[in-house]
Amino acid sequence: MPIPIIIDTDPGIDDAAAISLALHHPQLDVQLISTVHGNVPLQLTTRNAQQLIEYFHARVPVASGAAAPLVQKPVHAPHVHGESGMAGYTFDEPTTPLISNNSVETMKDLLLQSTTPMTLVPIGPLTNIALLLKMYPEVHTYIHQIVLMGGSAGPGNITPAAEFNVYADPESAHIVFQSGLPIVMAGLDIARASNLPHALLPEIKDMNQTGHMLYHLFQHYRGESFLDGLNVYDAYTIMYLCHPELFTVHPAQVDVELSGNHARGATFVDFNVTDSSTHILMDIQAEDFQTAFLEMLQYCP
Ligand SMILES: [Ca+2]
Repeated sequence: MPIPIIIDTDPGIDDAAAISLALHHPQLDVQLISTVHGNVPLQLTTRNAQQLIEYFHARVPVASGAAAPLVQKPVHAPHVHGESGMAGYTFDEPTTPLISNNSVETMKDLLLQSTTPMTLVPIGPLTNIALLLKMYPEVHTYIHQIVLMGGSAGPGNITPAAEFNVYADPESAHIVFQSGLPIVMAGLDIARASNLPHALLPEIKDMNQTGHMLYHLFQHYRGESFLDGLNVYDAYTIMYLCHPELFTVHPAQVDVELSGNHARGATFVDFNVTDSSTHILMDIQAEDFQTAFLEMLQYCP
């Protein structure tokens, strides 16, 4: 049985890679794409998600969610993804309407209707997920786990202390990490353990239509340590779901710094626990990551 998942996303070039892989992998069943503010404003992340779904002729509904964080003003990253959020490839304008403009309610409905608990895959700021858990606590038992991209046990990227997705809405991240739900955190630690070397990009380009599209997006992507290779952050969540055996995983307690002069949005990761509902992806062999990425891309058109 494929794993039923909901992707909550702010496309975003690495989001585009994660969504492309997830839509076509036989072990995954993507039931909803929910959009959130993040890399670029909500209007653009939503349009980008719709464009991707239509590009693949995928029958997956798209719903838009929160346009802003719970407390602070929105933070965007056009310097990483381009002003549109998916610079480098020209997609058709989307024609399929959104299934709703309240993705929190759509997620709730989908979860409560599901016969097996679902996996949430948030790969943007956690505003929608925090709202879902606070507004509809009855969904808890319908959530198998949350596999999220965000946070860091070490240094940050948007600031020396904070990773972008958590920094973009620290209060929401705090709510999610305090929820008690099983959480797998794919943060900067795992993204720094491996990357897509530039030498691999021609192979990706020539593999198929999806590889061709991603190649052109990657030309405009300025993830961390771009000189060494591409850090395709969001793709680690999808790879973990399909290949958990490749990852070194540690239990930890995660708290989010909500105040402080310099460290707002930092994740405080305490490994000094014997057991926890939260686990951190800490390591993957660089070769295993590259092999698995190519293998997953082969399922794409
Ligand atoms: Ca993202």
